[in-house]
Amino acid sequence: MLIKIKASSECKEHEVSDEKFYRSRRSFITQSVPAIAASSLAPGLLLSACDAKTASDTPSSDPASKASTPKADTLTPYQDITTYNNFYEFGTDKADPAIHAKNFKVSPWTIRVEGEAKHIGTYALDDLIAPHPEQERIYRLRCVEAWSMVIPWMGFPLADLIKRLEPNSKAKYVQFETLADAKQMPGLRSTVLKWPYVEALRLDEAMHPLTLLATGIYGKSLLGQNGAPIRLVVPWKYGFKSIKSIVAIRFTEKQPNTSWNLRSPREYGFYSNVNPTVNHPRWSQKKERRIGEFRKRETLMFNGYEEVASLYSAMDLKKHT
Ligand SMILES: Nc1nc2c(c(=O)[nH]1)N[C@H]1C(S)=C(S)[C@@H](COP(=O)(O)O)O[C@H]1N2
Ligand SMILES: [Mo]
Repeated sequence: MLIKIKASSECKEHEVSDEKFYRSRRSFITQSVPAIAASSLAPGLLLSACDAKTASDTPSSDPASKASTPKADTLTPYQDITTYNNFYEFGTDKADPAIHAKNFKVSPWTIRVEGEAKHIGTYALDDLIAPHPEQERIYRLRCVEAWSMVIPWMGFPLADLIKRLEPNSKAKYVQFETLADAKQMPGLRSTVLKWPYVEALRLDEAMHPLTLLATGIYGKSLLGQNGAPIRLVVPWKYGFKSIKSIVAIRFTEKQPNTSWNLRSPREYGFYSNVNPTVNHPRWSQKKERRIGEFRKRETLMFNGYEEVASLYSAMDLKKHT
């Protein structure tokens, strides 16, 4: 099993595993400032357990609360996060991953570091992540299918690992690859995507302090269906960029392939930033259904993480989707 590393901060809340207690202490509201949970705090403190807003109630009874006004962000229950999943290697139905990843073997686990970096090679996962204290980050996850969740991740900034790997001056992108083990993953029989699943970021996106490598949810190790033992979380991009169960990290000079872009470039751009002004060719992206809620809510530019806007200041995001 993974060696769980305690945070060096004084914060001990991640040790609490009881969801009710966790939620009563940790549920937070954002009322008029929907992105407060992630954008108003200094980088590095973003949404650490110690900084999240706590509240005794959510404003769901607020009569002024309409689809057009920002609503509170309440943590999605652990049960929903772990049973409503997209992980096509385990099947395309939302319920498939929890069923078929039940016995997913995540130990031993190695990650190949390849391409334009000083420290290429194959590493035991524990060696790769050992120097990085675990932090908690509460992020919204917006799927391109127009549903969303609020997930308390455990993990550490991808930037911290990348710095140790020392990409060279040619490195402009980072590509990630998911395990493709037909013995464990019945979904690989499907031709819906080319396997292994690959995703990629521009290096500056990968280095952004919001970009996380996650190893847990609600203070517990990730389950197979959520991308155990380690997965990417890029909260301002559609969920499919947040690749699961990573076995390779590759630094490249040219823009790498990504699975969904290969499948349908018209529908899934390389950047895939959450953008309510650019509809999917087959549906609107203006609104989303937060899992557990009835009424749809407005989708926010960059999923509300507007501090990333400067990464794209030179780009037309209606063209570079
Ligand atoms: N390897 C792999 N990673 C993946 C996927 C997948 O099918 N395979 N699905 C993506 C999609 S579409 C979403 S919305 C998120 C869902 O993450 P969750 O199930 O942990 O909420 O994982 C992403 N990462
Ligand atoms: Mo998704």
